[in-house]
Amino acid sequence: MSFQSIKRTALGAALLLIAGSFAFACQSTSSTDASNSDAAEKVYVAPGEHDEFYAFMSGGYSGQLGIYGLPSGRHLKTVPVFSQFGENGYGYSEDTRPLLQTSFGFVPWGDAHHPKVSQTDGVPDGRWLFINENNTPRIARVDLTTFETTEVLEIPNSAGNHASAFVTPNSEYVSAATRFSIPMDEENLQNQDVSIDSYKENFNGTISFIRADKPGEMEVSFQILVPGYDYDLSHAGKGPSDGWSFFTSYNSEEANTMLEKNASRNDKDFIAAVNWRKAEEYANNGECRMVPGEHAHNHVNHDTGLAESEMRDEVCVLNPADNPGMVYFLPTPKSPHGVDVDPTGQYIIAGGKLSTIIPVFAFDKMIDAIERESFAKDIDGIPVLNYNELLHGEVENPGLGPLHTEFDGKGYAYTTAFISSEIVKWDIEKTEVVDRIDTYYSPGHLMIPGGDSQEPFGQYLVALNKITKDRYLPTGPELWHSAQLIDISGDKMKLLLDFPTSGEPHYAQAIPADMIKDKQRKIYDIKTENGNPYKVLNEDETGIERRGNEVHVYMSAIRSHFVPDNIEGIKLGDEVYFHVTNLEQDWDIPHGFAVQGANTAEVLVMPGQTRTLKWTPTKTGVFPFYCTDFCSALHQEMQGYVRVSPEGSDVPLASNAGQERPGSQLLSK
Ligand SMILES: [Cu+2]
Repeated sequence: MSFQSIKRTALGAALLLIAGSFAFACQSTSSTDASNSDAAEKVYVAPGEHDEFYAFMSGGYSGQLGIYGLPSGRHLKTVPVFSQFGENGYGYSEDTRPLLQTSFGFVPWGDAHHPKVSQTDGVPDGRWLFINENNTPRIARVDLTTFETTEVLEIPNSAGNHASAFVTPNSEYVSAATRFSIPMDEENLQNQDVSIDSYKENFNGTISFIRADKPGEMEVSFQILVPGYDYDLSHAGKGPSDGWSFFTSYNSEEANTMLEKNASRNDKDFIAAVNWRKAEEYANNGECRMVPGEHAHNHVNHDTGLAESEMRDEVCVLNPADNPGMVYFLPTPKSPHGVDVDPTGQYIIAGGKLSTIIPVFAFDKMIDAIERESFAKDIDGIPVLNYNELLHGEVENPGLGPLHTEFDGKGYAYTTAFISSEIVKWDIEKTEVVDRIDTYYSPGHLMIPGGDSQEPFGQYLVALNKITKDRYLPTGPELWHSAQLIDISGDKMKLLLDFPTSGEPHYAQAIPADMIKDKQRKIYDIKTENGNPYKVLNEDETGIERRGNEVHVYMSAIRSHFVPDNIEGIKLGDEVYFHVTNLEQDWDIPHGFAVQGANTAEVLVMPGQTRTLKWTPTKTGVFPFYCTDFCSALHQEMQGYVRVSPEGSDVPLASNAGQERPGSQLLSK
């Protein structure tokens, strides 16, 4: 979601509620005073000690993923996913650029929203992390042994891929739905050149299920065509509700202008309950329509370490009108945002941005109503159930602007209230509020480690706040967003810590550090784990080769020199590829490579890895290159020169390094 628009909508809602003389009780009854030694002790991680949890926080409009330690709040790393990242050359280097290919061409920026750790039996397993891109619909996989993006799949027939990336309990699928419906022609669902005013006739949404359990082989298994609403968030069922996924929608008014007013008229919008096993059955039986849908699938080739991009051109689409029993609408007040399923899998909870209560639906009541065919009406082949028949209860007085809910596994739910800036703790069985705590300010999502799984790890809650003003030293008009760590181990919530977060920490996940910390890759074995076709195994294999106007430099880096470090015979009009292999076999000894005037970032090369930087010289002269990662006491000596001569010059191609290796070494590759 663009939280700006949510903010406006939510503020509009606040005004409406105030205008309607809505009486709201005093907010906080629990201590928010973190300035005591008890709180300090709980978040203090002594120098040299490790945090207890890894937290994975979306970078929002940075297109990246932030890795933080909990409880300290220390920012450990930024993993680039959908945006180019100069720090390590991601999306700039020849090896990684294909990951950012799409049917729109090379897209160097993305809007990341919901990270989701892969699961086994409904519990986070620490294999991968999936994350969505909102703007140019994409889903990425991050490998949690390297903290690198290894796969990106574009989603066709979609716009504003907000309701993703939510995994099913065994990571069979990652689901994704369109926040922005688009005009689709009936025959092929292609985006049409029609008047925007024809929204009601022409616009549709899609819900996609992406096969995700095989690395490198993500695919859109099937898409379900749904009415032209805005599909916002999702969570998969679990336990008894495994096999179902739930998607919120707003704008059932099907407005196409001034949505803050025009999409806020209906008393209820819908949760779409999708029986994905039923849909899978239809798809497996070939009961879907194959329609054109150009989309890119990009992944890092496991053998070579090089990213590859392929274009796929069609997708299987199911229509609820032709494939019954697959989708049902649950009427839900009012412009719902988050939808969350409790650890037992029995309760489905929606956060209605403009609602004054939190509805709690019971899964068994839903199934019962479906079996009795107790439907209020039908929308485009989707039966609409009756609100009152689904209800386990309504949580009264949940705060203004309830958005998202997570769980502690002890029978309690925690919901963010955006407008009243608080977290509300409530008893799921009794649907009664038991505690509340202020946040600073305006929380969107919240996160409890494992808090949306079958077995929450509990202990902490992190409020992901949209507005930060006055919490930290001011940094001009732009302030980073904020996370607040709250202790939920006792009856009362206690605020422990504030820490700023890069970009927008839209949503987050956390897992115990023990789950993955001993599985981290430290180096690539240069003999067995580097299949890069441009690698060198040692300095004797280095050299230089001309192929027409392409010049390939096979270069090694080891403390504290490059081989070769003097290169001549490059001419204007050449394209020079520096293939840099880091010969180190020690943890935490990367080398970097940058050359003057390159229109790209450095490449940062891990031990045993090969990375390629492309340089097209635009001037004649002699240009230095150097190592960008401070690697040794003689790091400053880790440099070299490349000479560029005019087009047509007869300076011979030559490279050398040191007295013992004079002259040209031509490599036969
Ligand atoms: Cu170096």
